[in-house]
Amino acid sequence: MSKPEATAADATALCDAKATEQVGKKRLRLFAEQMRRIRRFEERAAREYASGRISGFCHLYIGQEAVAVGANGATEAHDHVITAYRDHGHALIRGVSQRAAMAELMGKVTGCARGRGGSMHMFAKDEGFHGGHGIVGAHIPLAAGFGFASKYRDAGEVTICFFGEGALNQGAFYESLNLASLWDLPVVFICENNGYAMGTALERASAVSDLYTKADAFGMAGAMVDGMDVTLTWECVKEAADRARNESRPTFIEARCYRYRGHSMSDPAKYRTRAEVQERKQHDPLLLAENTLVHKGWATAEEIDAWDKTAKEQAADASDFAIASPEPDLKDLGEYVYAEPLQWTPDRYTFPHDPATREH
Ligand SMILES: Cc1ncc(C[n+]2csc(CCOP(=O)(O)OP(=O)(O)O)c2C)c(N)n1
Ligand SMILES: [Mg+2]
Repeated sequence: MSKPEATAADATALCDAKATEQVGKKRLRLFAEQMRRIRRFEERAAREYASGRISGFCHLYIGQEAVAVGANGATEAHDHVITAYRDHGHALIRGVSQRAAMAELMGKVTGCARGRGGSMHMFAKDEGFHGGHGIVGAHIPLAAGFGFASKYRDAGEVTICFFGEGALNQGAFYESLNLASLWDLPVVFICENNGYAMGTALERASAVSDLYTKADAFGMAGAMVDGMDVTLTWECVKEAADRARNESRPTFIEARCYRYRGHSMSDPAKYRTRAEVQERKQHDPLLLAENTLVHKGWATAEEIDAWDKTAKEQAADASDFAIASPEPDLKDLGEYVYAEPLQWTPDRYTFPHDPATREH
């Protein structure tokens, strides 16, 4: 088996036995395949960044795949997903094609946000994927809003909101979780605790390290899960999503995970040791899932190699497609940035607080 990124080949590293049974053979095979696809896509994106074809910010999700994949497996097609800027994995698993994602990274018109958003602002509205947001914590109130809308329309939808642990001391986090609990909103808040906010380790920035206990402050259910184990993540998010759907109650989950690469492509990650990264790779989400599949006789090494080959081919195809796609035309630069058509024009715009133009 060729090992992407994580090189440790410890065959004894397995997913949780009980959760594996719950997930079952079919779903675990799917999860493993999905994680390979995300990882190979991002490895390709890193190469394209190094080649200069991708510029600007680019935050890789490598190491954290089990969170997006396990959580997505616990949602339904009509649910809503929203996340921060480390969004490639979430976008891909939620229905953005590899071609549209790579084209977006390269700023091409064929990208999922027509090349306007880039790495941090991937969207797939029709698939219920609402971004890709660059301001830390700023999308958490939007998730509460989606939850409110779903409840108002009695739509039976769940909103899953992902954010890093760096967002936990932002006011928006407290305001949103408070209202979500007060108003019984069907939202699952998932903190992807990868241990670092840029170069700042959690211990240097947070007065508490058991972040899931913050749920108590809002009177909502809280849980901590090993976010490197896709089976445990699925099980934990499933329980929370069921609670949201059946009881219209929010949950706050802390998914402990780890990013192998720097904060973004321009981060040499000097704030941690190589040994620390190597140690965390022993518990790599792909390795755990693949070892478990082989261990249980649910997949052969040859099958996993075939998934890997397909994943690499898809990533290469996405690159070729993105490279061959046109840049946005300069004259269209202002289009697709705001809602179309704009509801106002400057000459008929009135300022509600301006007594000269206010209608009484
Ligand atoms: C309000 C705000 N402050 C600061 C920044 C700069 N910034 C970008 S990412 C980041 C760290 C966030 O870390 P975390 O939430 O743990 O997410 P991770 O990158 O680990 O996925 C900061 C401070 C920002 N984007 N928004
Ligand atoms: Mg973090």
